[in-house]
Amino acid sequence: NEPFDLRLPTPGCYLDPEKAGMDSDALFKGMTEHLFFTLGKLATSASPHDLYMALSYAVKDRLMTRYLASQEVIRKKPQKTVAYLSAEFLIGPQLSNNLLNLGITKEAEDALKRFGIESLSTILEVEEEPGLGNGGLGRLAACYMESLASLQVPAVGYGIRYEFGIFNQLIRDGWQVEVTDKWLKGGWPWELPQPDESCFVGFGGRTESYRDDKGKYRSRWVPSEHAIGVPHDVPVLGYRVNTCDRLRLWRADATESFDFYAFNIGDYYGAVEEKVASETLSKVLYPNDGTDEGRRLRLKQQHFFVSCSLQDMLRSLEKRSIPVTEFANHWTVQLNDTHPAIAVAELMRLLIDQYQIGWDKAWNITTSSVAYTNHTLLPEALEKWDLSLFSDLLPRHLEIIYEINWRFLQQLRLRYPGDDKILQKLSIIDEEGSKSVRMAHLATIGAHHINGVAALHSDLIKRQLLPEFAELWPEKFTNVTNGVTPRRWVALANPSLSNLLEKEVGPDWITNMELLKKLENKKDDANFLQEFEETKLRGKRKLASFIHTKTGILVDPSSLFDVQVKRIHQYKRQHLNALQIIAQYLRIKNGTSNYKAPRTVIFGGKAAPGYFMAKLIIRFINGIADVVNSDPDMEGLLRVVFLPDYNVKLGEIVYPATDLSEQISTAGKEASGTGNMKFAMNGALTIGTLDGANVELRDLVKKENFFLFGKTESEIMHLKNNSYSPKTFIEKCPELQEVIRLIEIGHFSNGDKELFKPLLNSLTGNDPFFVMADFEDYLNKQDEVSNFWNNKKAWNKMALLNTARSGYFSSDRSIREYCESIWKVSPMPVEITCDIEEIT
Ligand code: GPW
Repeated sequence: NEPFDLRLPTPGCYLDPEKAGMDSDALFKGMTEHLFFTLGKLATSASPHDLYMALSYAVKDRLMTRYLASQEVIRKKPQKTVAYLSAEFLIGPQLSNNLLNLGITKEAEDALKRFGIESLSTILEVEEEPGLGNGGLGRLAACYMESLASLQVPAVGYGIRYEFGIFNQLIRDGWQVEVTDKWLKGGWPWELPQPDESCFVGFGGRTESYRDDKGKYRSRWVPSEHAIGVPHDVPVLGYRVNTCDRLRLWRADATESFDFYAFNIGDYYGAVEEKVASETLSKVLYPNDGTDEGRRLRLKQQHFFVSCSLQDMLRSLEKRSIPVTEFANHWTVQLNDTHPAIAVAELMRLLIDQYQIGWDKAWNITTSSVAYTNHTLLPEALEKWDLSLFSDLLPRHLEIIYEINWRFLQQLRLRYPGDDKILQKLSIIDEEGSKSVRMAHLATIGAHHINGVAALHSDLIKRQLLPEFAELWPEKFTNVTNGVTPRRWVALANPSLSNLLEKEVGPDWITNMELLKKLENKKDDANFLQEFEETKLRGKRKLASFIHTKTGILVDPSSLFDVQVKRIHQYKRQHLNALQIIAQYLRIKNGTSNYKAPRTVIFGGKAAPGYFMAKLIIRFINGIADVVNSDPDMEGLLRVVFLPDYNVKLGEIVYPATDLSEQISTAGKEASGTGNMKFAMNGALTIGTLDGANVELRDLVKKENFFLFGKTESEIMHLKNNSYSPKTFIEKCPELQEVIRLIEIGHFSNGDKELFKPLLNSLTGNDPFFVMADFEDYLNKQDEVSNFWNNKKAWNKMALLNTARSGYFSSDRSIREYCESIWKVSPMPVEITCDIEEIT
């Protein structure tokens, strides 16, 4: 394993990663140069944003040695590289993370002081985060890239560089208003455009058959449109290691060659229009979380980034003179849900049409390199494409899918003779109604492994979603429970807790979260629990001040901070939480509250712009907040806050400040959840259902340290199969009747009796997410929480045990599992040598 010698690829390089360039003097010099030469600014008139840019450029410079060395290692070594294909990467702010992973936060602070900036946070606050994802799925991809690098695994993340990410959310008159996210407007210093590595992608047109040199009939695609994908690379540095992996995001560009010469002479404006059309490909992220909108442009986006990425992988083999038949020994391709599932057909097409490889060999290559992660069971989220749209846009892929399907069905016929039902059930093509392509079936057939994202979820995939596939290929189905990176979600987000952890168990917990188990020894140590509580208080003061600035609401940091942050969805049941608040409000009003625990209930999250019910839930929460926060009787007892524009940056403020984490989805609906993990690590207690990773969380922290309520998945199924009627639950619960009545009379809508009718009708009508069925149990459990809050020592002990026992949810553990059981890759340390004496 030869070390990467800085002198060879970088003659005269002045950066010794071990010794030089990382001190505050060098950073100051780097910042000064970037201010002057890159930004064209004088230090004397530099704004905080200018200083953010200058520091970021200086930090990016300091990633380059590791980045280039890592890319060299990937290029040279005959080892497998992970390709993580995802339509979303919600990477969050970059500066603080890179400073942490490089280990130069202190140095950066010192350098900033010389520009008159006393606190790094003033600079971090102006950073614009790229919202290239909707929620959990995109954030998971970002945590996984960080863990891959930290574990020194060669990896590339492939995705789309959306010009507009997830919209910014404003709240106006209690309603969500969407504003375009112009994250690139001030310049984004973390990317490296690589136009020389661009790729061509086709769309539309037709297929034709022709005879090859050997006289053999073959099929080929004649697309009617093309776009160019231009890679924009973001370095992803591991924690205190040399490995710096690459996140390669494709931006769509127009193909100018034809349009701008021969064909469009005299039609300059027409040509420009076409150019604009191809550039819309990477314009905007679809703001749906877990619903399949089935839009033509979205399928185009998927094919666009998948085709670029696969061509890029194949090209990397060619560059090294490795035969493409070796593909599966050099790349392991992970599909983050079905958004990139077209990869199965595209890899087949490239191998067969471009590289002239026979079907069987190509199929073997494809199925030994591709694996698929499923993130949902919700039928409305399972991607399906109309056959007509598919054949219009990707005619050659459809031919290939038909062939894959035909061969697969043949296999089934042998195994289940005469059973046409099962063929219909498993076929990639859904023959019901207007015919469509089922992407989950394509992914399942084309992958060597299919995994769910929490134990319960993986089990339900086998039992409910794809039972026949699981019977056919039991060895393909597996589980990898999600995880989150402790670097961002503890070390960066919660410095005061991190200091305490380091003092107690040493610094290695950041890369070995299991070490936190040692904290269990402190569970009865009053002094330690006091210190632990103090870290929480610090987080709460910070959030309280943020809330005041953003919403004008004053909240008391000593009150119980009860938080639900996540996308707004009926299955996540923010409205169950809201109804519970109304019940507490009523009790206080009626003087029947035994409320000794003042609470601040905090919500945050975006609704898909076209999801009426979710937007109404936001309006509902804000209606309740208005009434509660302006009622003198609630003073010192209850506050309700809807935090606008929840994103990664805000998450970093919220998780450390939370006492109670709300994980209250209908059992069986939340595949995993990852916020639940971030809360627990930061010492919040959870009130939750037996859903997703809550199940494992409760097992780990032990049931006495988890507030469990609600029907189980099988109880929900039972209700559903026995004509569930919410009315029977309402009739049994007078308090719930009161709550409903208050909403009906317009108490939370300034007397407007119509506003929340759709919500009430849904809840009292068919109540698809069993809110009524779980209400009473939830309310009782919240009482238990309130009672418990008054025993501060017991609470702190439970909170500490949550932190101590949640190490399992580090994404390092998840990534190790993927490496061992799915990808079969091992770490490959990157060595760098540079004799500074010799250079200077
Ligand atoms: F529908 N998830 C998400 F499965 O954030 F594709 N967006 C999505 O589009 C989908 C799933 C999809 C989430 C799950 O809802 C959540 O339970 C899970 O923790 C997360 O993905 C990461 O696995």
